[in-house]
Amino acid sequence: MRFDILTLFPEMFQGPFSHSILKRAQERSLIEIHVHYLRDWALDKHKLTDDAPYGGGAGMVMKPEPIFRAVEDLSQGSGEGFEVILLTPQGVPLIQSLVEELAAKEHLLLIAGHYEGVDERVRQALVDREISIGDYVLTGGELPAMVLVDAISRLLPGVLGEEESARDDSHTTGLLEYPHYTRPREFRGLSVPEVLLSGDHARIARWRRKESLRRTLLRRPELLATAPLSEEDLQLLAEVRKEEGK
Ligand code: 9D3
Repeated sequence: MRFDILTLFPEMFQGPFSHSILKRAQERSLIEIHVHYLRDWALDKHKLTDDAPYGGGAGMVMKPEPIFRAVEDLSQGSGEGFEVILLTPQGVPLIQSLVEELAAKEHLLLIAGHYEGVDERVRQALVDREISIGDYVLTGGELPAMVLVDAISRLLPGVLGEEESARDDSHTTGLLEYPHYTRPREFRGLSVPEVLLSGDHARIARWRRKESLRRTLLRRPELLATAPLSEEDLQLLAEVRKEEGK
């Protein structure tokens, strides 16, 4: 998978892409990430990339010409499997099923907006889809672009280690995870649930499933409507509801 990112703040990307899993994935040529400075495509002598909004009002709007020129350059030779994505608060919210859909593409060009937004003609003529990472206000599209690259990359073959990828995400889909414990057995008067020390794998699996259901009921009850639940799950959920008085 190739990612191209267009931004006015290319330095912001150096940290997240130079460490740990994304670093290793690039070294192994599993992903390619190219961060581009939008100003490099500005035509005028001041290299202006933003201007005042027609119709008046506060804030600046990103000019169309540099973005058009950059996207035209960076999309050379790409066909099927290429998409231009604008990160914007007005986009569709990013969820895991969308991440999975995008992980099947070959080449993504991400435009990280700044200021009040981009000239509408960029949307009309260049952008295939607009994505938001959630309903809160950030200072720009850079962090959302990093989030998107991270979420997609970890789904690509070979990017996660054996152990991490073996723990299939789809296994846990729909529910929050159960509580995890490691040594020591007792820490500052807080002990590990006895069942986890029992060696009884069936009992442990049942406990974990029940605690997943408990967490989901208490924190994200709306997920229970769509999570695929077995007969045993419904039984466990009934126990949890009773215990929690819900
Ligand atoms: C005055 C209206 N503001 C919209 C709420 C303007 C505005 C604020 C912040 C326009 C752009 C931004 C910068 N944010 C993004 O570019 C952005 C974003 C976000 O703020 N939250 C969640 N996802 C995203 S994706 C891009």
